[in-house]
Amino acid sequence: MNNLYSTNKCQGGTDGHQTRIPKSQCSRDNGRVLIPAEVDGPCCRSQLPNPQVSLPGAAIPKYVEPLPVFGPASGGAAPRVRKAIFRVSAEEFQHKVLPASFYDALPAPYNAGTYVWGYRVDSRPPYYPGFTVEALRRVPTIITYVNNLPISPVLQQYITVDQSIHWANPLGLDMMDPARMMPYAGPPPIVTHLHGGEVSSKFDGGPEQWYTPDGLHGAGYRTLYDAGSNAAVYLYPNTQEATTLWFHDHALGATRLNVYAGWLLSISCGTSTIPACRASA
Ligand SMILES: [Cu+2]
Repeated sequence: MNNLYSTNKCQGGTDGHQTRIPKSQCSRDNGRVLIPAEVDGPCCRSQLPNPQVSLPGAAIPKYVEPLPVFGPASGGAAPRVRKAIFRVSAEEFQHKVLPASFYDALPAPYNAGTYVWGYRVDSRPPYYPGFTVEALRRVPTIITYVNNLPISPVLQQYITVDQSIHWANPLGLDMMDPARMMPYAGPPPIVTHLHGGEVSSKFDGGPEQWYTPDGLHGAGYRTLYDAGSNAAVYLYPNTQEATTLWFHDHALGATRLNVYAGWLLSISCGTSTIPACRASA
């Protein structure tokens, strides 16, 4: 599996998990280039992202922007949340991850920033790499996570879901369905997991607890109370010792992709007299 994105050759065979297609069919599909022409041998459509060109490192100006960090070293640049109850909206937006001058030379819409999947907290602007949420030990935090991604997000065509592996499969496609041999193009499933948190399994954000923008649910979907079919409400008791944790997306078969796309945050728990839980969403 770790080779799926490092090679265009099919890693599977005739075991029903991946379908080999002739080289002649690899280069284009519905007008969209799938793999380079120099590919040697059979390939799997399901694992092929749209080709992208790596940025030459020397073209990126160095030491011109403050490094985004979560803690006090950010000088207040990283937004923080100190509320016990709030709403986190998972969205696709553009953020200037690289120096602002780099984007000035790009055509629209890319001059507005790199497309990322990140979080908005309540009505505040979305932020990447994320908000820092602070809480007190033994004071529960209740978060409503809302999947507000577009049904067809821009990033979905670049960070592709390989449907030939075991994954959330929101559309319920049969393993041998030809559509399952293509990168996923349906409503994106998400679910947020507090990594290392001592929480009820109901609110742990397990891989089968995903939900989509249009209200499809995984078999393990749970919520503290109904907040809409595209949302789940989780309660964190914050009873564990002081530490820094992080949240990340956990949708079955798409965790690595969703984290790569930008969804991550951190949380730390202290005593009853110091900020206990910090989360960067
Ligand atoms: Cu984790």
